[in-house]
Amino acid sequence: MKEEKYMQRCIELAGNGLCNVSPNPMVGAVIVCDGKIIGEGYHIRCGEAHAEVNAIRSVKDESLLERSTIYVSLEPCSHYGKTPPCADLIIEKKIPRIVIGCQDPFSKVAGRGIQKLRDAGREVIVGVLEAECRQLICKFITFHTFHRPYITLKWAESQDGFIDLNRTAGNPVKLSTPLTSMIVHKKRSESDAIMVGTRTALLDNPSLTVRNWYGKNPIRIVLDKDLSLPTSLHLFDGSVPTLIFTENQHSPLSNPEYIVLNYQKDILPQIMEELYKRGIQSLLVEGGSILLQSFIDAGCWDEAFVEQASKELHSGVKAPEIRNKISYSTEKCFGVEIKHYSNLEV
Ligand code: AOF
Ligand code: ZN
Repeated sequence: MKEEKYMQRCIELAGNGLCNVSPNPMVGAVIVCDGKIIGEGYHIRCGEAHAEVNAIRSVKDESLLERSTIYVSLEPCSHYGKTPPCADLIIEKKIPRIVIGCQDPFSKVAGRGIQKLRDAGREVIVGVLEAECRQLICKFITFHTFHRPYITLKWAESQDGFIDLNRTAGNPVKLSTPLTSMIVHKKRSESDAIMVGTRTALLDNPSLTVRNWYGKNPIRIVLDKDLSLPTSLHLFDGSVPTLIFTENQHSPLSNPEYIVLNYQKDILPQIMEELYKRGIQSLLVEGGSILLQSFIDAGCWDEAFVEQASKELHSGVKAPEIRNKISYSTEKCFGVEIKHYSNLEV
């Protein structure tokens, strides 16, 4: 029980790194001696000290380390990246016992940190609150395990299951509330990239930026097979790095940047490969229905966030349909029904 309690604290600490550690994972560490926490730390920013280093630095009486346990939500690293291996530091400081939440999926670590500690004669326990520790870094795990970004699908639908009216111009139907739109903008700020299809880009003329929340703008990604989108759209305003997936090279510009796909073949795997190559760990897909459904049908998604409005539209563009999922839950958020689907096994 106490192992779980300290690991829970590691998870809590790790969360402080949310906006600054990417592309690294959020990690927290706690050092316990004689039943008391004597040190705590978390990975604050990519390129800077890891959680274990900060926890060790925070201990006032270093001599206590020799009879302490270090709890860490992720396996201590064993490689030289931007910083030296944490496993070496733990060995050097003679910490005898290490309790780990989950193994690091990063190929340069992947169990080597655990092995290094065991080879040095330390007691190593792995898998305390494992599911929670994996959930905390699910984007990092998905990226390194499946070599594609973690994919969140997002849409708002009417009570009777439509996402829009059948229209060729005019303003989009407003189904979200100002409060739920804050949640969506928070999701944008936590994503490396955001994607829409051609019809959505054309009819909604979205900016795809973070406005109703604090944080960085994700890279914008648009599908435009035939290069039919007018450059007057907000997406082409140059304010945010933008990628256009197309069948034909358009120009050698770097923003927007055109990426050619082979449309004779399935384009989703090609897109995933390109995003992986670029180190994009998370992707938010905001529509339209055809694009969302193609991710669903390919089983290429991890999470869906669906806002169900009380309004009825009676006709229009059918909302996507999720038939297979691993879990499903609903919540009332500011009076609006939110449906959460998960396709992820943690
Ligand atoms: C840890 N503790 O707090 C974190 C770890 O370039 P570097 O040196 O920052 O290394 C990045 C890699 O280290 C990252 O991909 C992941 O495998 C691991 N992150 N490891 O022991 C930490 N953030
Ligand atoms: Zn490390």
